[in-house]
Amino acid sequence: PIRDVYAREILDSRGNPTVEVEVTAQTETTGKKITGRESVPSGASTGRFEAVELRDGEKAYCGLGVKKVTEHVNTRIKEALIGMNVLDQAGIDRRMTELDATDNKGSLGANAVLGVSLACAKTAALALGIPLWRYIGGANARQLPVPMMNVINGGVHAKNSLDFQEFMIMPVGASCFSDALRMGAEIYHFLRQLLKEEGMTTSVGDEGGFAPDFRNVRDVFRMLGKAVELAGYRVGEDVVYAMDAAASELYDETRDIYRFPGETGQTADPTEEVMRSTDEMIALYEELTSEFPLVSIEEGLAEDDWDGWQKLTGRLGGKVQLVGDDLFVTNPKRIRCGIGLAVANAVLVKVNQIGTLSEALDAIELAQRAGYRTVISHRSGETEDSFIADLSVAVNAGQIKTGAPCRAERTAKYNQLLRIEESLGELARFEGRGCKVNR
Ligand code: 2PG
Ligand code: MG
Repeated sequence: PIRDVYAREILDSRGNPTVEVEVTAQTETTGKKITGRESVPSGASTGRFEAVELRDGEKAYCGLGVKKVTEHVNTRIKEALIGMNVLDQAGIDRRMTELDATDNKGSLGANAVLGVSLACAKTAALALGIPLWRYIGGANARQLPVPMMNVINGGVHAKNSLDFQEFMIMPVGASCFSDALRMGAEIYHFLRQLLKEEGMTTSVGDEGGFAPDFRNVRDVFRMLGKAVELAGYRVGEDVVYAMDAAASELYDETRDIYRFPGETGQTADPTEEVMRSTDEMIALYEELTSEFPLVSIEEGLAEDDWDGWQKLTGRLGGKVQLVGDDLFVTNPKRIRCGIGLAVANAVLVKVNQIGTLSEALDAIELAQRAGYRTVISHRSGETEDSFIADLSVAVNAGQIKTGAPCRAERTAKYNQLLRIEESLGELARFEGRGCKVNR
């Protein structure tokens, strides 16, 4: 039975407050009390259809405080959960969802509900004396994910000229996770060296990737290619690329057009604004995927442009992984809709977009059954919590996106995966090539 639920306000990697929750349960056999702790991440390029992250809106922390949210945990949620069996994850999540009584967790706050949901899973695993990934995933949880390392940051995660948000390397030629991580880290360091030599800044963005100004997107991939080769790997064989366009951030609804302010600033005549229609966006992706080993494009079009997404999937879905982020918001309803319309072929999974572990697991199961790939993802505002590393192995997701191999809130996840790989020993699976081979 759950004996206590307690939330406090802590800081995330951007220096903004977020919620940390401790759930205490008592084992019936020995009477021993066990406490699990988890914290909640926060996005910057948040989707319009995400569950609601509540903020205080008062003077403290420039309006971003979460004291009211922690109060929701320490009063209403606590009262509702005391006495429930901590192993009853689905029941706990449903109880909180019913207590909230909105369809977007807007009353209690998704940040309140998620913190409790994750902490319950952690406490349950501790109570059973098994690792979190095994508790969530069961006996066949043993696939280590291919890391998608975001080594160049742009969009709303950095103040540079790059309009697209993330440029990632995937070391698919690695034979195991630890090899992949090492390759990624080596390439990251050669990338820093190259940027220095070119006189470009090596300061980093929110997710630990470098954030210099580039003239255009092709220059980014060219630079990545040089870094990969300098590190001694083959572009397109050992290492392939992924990007997150985060196109919802670029979309101008009133004009039905995607705007590129960074690229505009880099052109000879900055009064001529660079803009792209949906068709031009698709054409650009087609060009990029034929010029570079770009195997995965996330959020290529805006979150509500189902027609555009259908077109994009028809044109590129046979050979490129098309990942829905703001489009699906880890919401089974939206994923079901996407599957029905043959839109995208992969789902980005962010637990705080939906607000409970059970619903995130539903989303993953739905996607996997339909043959959609799953990418477990961090948020740009993170904590030292490594829950998503365990989750990625639990559901044999195959891929994880958790930033550059730099900054402790990012490496916390990668380092946890190293530990999991070690404990699985020879039973650990890793399918790097599976990411490269086109669907
Ligand atoms: C994304 C995420 C994480 P944010 O768009 O995929 O990389 O960014 O958390 O800011 O939404
Ligand atoms: Mg995204």
